[in-house]
Amino acid sequence: MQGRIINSNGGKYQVALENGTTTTIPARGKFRSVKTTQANPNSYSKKETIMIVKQSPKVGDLVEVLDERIESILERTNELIRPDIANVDQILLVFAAKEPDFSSYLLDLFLVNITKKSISPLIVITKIDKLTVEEIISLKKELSYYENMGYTVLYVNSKTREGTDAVAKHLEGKVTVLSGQTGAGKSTLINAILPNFELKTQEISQALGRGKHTTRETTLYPYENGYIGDTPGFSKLDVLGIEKKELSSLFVEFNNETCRFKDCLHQRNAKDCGVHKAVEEGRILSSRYENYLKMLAQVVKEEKR
Ligand SMILES: Nc1nc2c(ncn2[C@@H]2O[C@H](COP(=O)(O)OP(=O)(O)OP(=O)(O)O)[C@@H](O)[C@H]2O)c(=O)[nH]1
Ligand SMILES: [Mg+2]
Ligand SMILES: [Zn+2]
Repeated sequence: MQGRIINSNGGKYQVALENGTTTTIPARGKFRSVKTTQANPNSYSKKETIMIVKQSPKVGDLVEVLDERIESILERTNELIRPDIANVDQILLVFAAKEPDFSSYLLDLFLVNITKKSISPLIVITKIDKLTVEEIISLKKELSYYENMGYTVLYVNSKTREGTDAVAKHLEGKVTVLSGQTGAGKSTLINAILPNFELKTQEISQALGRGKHTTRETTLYPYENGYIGDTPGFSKLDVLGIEKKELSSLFVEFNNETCRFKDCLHQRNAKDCGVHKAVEEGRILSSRYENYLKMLAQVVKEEKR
């Protein structure tokens, strides 16, 4: 029988089975999966490369269950390391408007990583109740740049459920994972969308005698013919495994139309760079450009190692 892993803990996997029941079982062992990579059209060698990789089951995996064990993992449509999850349809990037303060660098970094994975993101700003009217207007203005890029940006106060219905509407029939800094309000947002869960969190924090319950593992909760995934927050995110030229391609508005030089990395000393011009004329947000340079410096440092 097939199912989907919705939680994993100490080698035991919680699997939602296709018959509607849930079971907690171990895996048969380590899995090997054969990956074939297409022959590189630019290379003289027309051979395919065959690699055998070891896989452990992870949350989101579709699995075959036999004799109370996970027998095999079905091929993943995608896979993320942070958060650690497979087969997601969309990712909700959760940022607090305040506490922790909104960071455009973190947003751009997220977008680079997600654009690389071709997973569609939705941007959610929580804790809007912590901003003054002027601060909200200014944040919305900054984020309108991203809306013009085609991203959906939603604003919520999860405590009063203001704006959370609009978030919920995007979840139907999809596997959605929430990702963001620790304390950004991911679990609180899920509580607002799944009201039955609020009690549970309150109980935990009261029992522990503290106001905050940090999420320690990734879990998928069923919601409207799909799943919504809560994940542990992080305090640091890196640009990893990205090359210089690829980085500029992941800043999607830094394209051939913006800068006509194919090999330009748009550094500060680049000559006649169209990206400079676009920043000067306000067509590219200057924080986007500054964040790009900061990431480029990191990539260069990484390459030197
Ligand atoms: N005022 C206000 N407080 C919020 C809102 N959303 C979350 N909070 C508070 O922010 C704190 C952190 O919220 P969590 O939901 O635990 O944050 P998280 O992203 O799940 O954090 P980790 O599990 O550590 O990754 C809690 O004290 C919440 O009550 C909001 O919209 N408004
Ligand atoms: Mg949490
Ligand atoms: Zn350039």
